[in-house]
Amino acid sequence: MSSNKTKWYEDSRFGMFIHWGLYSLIGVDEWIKSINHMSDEDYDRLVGKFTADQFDADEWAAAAKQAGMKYAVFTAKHHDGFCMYDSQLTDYKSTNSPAGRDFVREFLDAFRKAGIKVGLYYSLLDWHHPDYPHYGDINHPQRNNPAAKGVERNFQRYLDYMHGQIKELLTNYGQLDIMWFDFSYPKMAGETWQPQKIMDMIHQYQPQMLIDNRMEGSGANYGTILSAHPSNYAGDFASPEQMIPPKPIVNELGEPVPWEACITMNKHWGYNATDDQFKSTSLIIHTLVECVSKGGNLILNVGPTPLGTFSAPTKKLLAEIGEWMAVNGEIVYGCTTAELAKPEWGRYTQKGNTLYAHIQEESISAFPIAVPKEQIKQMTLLIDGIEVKATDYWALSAFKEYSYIFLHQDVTIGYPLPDPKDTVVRIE
Ligand code: H79
Repeated sequence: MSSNKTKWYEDSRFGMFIHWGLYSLIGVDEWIKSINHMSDEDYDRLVGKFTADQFDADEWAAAAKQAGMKYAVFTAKHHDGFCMYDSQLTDYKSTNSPAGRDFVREFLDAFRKAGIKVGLYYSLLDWHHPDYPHYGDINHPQRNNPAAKGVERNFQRYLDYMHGQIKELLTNYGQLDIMWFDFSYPKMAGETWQPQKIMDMIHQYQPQMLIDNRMEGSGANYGTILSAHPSNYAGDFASPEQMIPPKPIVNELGEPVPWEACITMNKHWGYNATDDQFKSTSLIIHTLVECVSKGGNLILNVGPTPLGTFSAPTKKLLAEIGEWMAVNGEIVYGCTTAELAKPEWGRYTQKGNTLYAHIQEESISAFPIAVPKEQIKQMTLLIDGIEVKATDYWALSAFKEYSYIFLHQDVTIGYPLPDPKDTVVRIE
């Protein structure tokens, strides 16, 4: 449910996810170790190659800020178990690579300095830890890995390690705004993680911090956050992955539940050297407004290169989104589902009594709004503050229940207007 605790997060609406780790060096997918059944020996050779020569967290933060992103979540540890920070509980960490740097600390410092809220991603799965039960006993894609047969595992030892690492992150790095746990297989959800211990630490060290809902589920499986009686580790927001829910997410009582769609720019979370299937700027903008119009957030992923830079198409996409956000961000920040149903030509969002119309389609006609003309005090194009007249239109006079936004009708309003596509109109 919405609360004071989640207000900054719900007002922010737009964040940056960052997946960077050993897998980035292979340049295929962050699941590459699992997909290719790579041995530890093969995979761990990457540690010696991690130089991060061009990593500059200030550059990342500047790109996120310019794009209009208000928070960012960085992979402190992904499923491969490699720690991007100076954990005292393992040698498998970035400070032991040639880079010799604590990437988490650099990320946090730079993004905080840029005024961006910060979160850390922590994988519940761990393909490196000897006591993590990948193989056989639990439903896991690596269960048939022959390298692991006959090894004694003590799951409690893994849990102690995991809890210890969470404590390190909660206590050594200043205020964290989000911890993003990922994820739980159905057979390995909830009590498996001894979540009360985790919640106690959060309440003690970072009581303001938000967590996702994945100690109980995964992208497709929301856990008890939708229940009338959520568990106390159900999370503060739902986290649909690579999909936008068809309608606002509500709990069993019909109350809106904060949510965040996590979406990749291309087809992978981690850097992929050959994947140039980037979504268009317009599609991302439409998706962001779609999320807001359904009461949710968008966290857009970046997969930095092995050397630590954002790739050219990544930078271009962020820059173009930022250009649009600089003009039109008002339709995103602090906004939510509008009382009006979705119009044919785009989307509405709403903030208090102010309605925002995002015109996403071209039209030969005017754009109808289901608000009577008398109720509209003012309509303004965000692009340049031009006032637009809400009006009836003689050719559409059969449809008296609508007012109309004119964007093509130069004659009617007296001056040329921008291309209607991706135009935002503020309606007061
Ligand atoms: O961190 C990102 C993903 O690596 C992680 N969550 C986001 C935020 C994620 N974990 N699991 N999944 C996403 C979905 C699982 C997909 C899988 Fe597969 C199907 C794992 C194995 C089969 C996709 C396809 C990955 C490898 C092959």
